[in-house]
Amino acid sequence: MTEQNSQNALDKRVETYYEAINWNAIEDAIDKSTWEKLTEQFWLDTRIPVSNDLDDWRKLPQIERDTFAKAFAGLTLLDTMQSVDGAEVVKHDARTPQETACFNNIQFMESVHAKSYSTIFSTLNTPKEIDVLFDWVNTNVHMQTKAKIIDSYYEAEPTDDMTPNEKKMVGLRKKVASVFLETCLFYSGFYTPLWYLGNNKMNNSAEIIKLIIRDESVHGTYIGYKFQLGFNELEPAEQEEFKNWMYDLLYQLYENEEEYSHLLYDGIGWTDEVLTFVRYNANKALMNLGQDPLFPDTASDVNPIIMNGISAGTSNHDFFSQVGNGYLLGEVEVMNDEDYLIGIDRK
Ligand code: MN3
Ligand code: MN3
Repeated sequence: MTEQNSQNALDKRVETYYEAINWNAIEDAIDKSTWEKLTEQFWLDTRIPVSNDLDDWRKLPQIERDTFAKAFAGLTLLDTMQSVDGAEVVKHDARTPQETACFNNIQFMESVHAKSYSTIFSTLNTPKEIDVLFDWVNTNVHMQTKAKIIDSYYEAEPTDDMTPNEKKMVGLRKKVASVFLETCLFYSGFYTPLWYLGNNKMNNSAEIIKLIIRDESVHGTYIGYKFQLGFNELEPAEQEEFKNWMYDLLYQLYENEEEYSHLLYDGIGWTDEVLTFVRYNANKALMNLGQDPLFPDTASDVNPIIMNGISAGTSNHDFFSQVGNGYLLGEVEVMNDEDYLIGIDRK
């Protein structure tokens, strides 16, 4: 081949079959800032020395251990769902190639979340206790109801007779289901480790939960932002109809959460405070989606011990020196709402 022929061969063009992702052509700066936030806060459960909680664990009354373990079993089911279905279905509606990359990270971290509870179980519980816990969560009516409602939106497919906007709404409902799950429904379970953290007990298990909450704050903000881009493209009448559906769904989920909280927390006397915390987070989920709050509850209504647990400062330095490998990830900082504003202007 002459040099000219070889150049001609290199320049030969065909129709594009598959397009390469170009991070130098960013369509939405939020994708880039989210990717940076997601990757800088990467963590693994195996780096947290949960066995340091064993002294606290052995001193807990049986009813508290039982509540703790069941709360974590419930969280395991929800994070399993997010790792298998939630992140996957939302990814399919990505508006940009960089958004797909962000969801690849999110989906992997959901698997880390789901696995991290098992790290806690294997440290605190016997194999027989673990079997009983998984059997409980896989057959409990309120957990299964919660999963069924959310999954019905994840699995929904547009049909041929739908208008383009109706098809778009099928995708938007997946985002709403995901944000309601992650910013609200997890919190009936998160309450327990945060309560212990606020009381300076079970700190390493709580550290895992704080890392998960930090991830979920980014997921909720990002998915909520992508939701709003699509929602703003709907006609005003469609937006109204969509809003009604959204509030009905949240209320339906909240009713199930009430029953679940009674079942889990009546024995220990925490139900009312758990539900205040759930309502406070339900409002946060709506805020992520650019909507007005549903409940009157604010941060000042939540048990200060829980808010104290949420806002407890960094403990990563200690943890990582305890595992003695000098492997320092991003520090867990004091949790402020502003920390999760990944460059998105909230109204
Ligand atoms: Mn998760
Ligand atoms: Mn998530």
